[in-house]
Amino acid sequence: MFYYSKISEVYFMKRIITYGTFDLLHYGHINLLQRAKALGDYLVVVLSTDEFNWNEKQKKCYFTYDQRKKLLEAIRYVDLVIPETNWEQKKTDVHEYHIDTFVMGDDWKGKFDYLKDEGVEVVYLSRTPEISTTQIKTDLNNK
Ligand code: C2G
Repeated sequence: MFYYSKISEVYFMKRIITYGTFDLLHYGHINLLQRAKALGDYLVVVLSTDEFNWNEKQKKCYFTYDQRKKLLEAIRYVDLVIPETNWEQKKTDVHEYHIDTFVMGDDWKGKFDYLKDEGVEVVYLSRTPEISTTQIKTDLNNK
């Protein structure tokens, strides 16, 4: 019975996916990851590589991909961390990882609705307003 329950658990688990840079990890990110995980049983975080951040988002990360991956893997809500290397991979990621729900902060509201066509629920969660990496860097510079 144990074997059967494990299989059934795997197949009936609700699988969530989210994307981001998560550089200078802060409690706004944790709030997002916590609420994303609460929507299901398994959370895949697709982490922007250093190259993707620089080439596509003009973000110069303070921590490398490996350092940011290690930080995310230490978070109780996160079950798997994989690399984000391009904007297009979402359409295939959701099938490859058998995703039920795609989650992003509402600064992206509407931008990924096309994923509904892949049979995926799309959820935009409110951002934590008062914190951002830019804010942290500004505050530290003004100390
Ligand atoms: N976030 C949040 N509250 C904040 C800051 C960030 O809820 N104060 C959320 C964002 O809305 C996002 C996630 O945390 O859902 C990760 O934020 P970033 O690392 O800034 O992600 P971003 O650079 O927007 O990358 O393909 C999608 C991109 O990779 C998203």
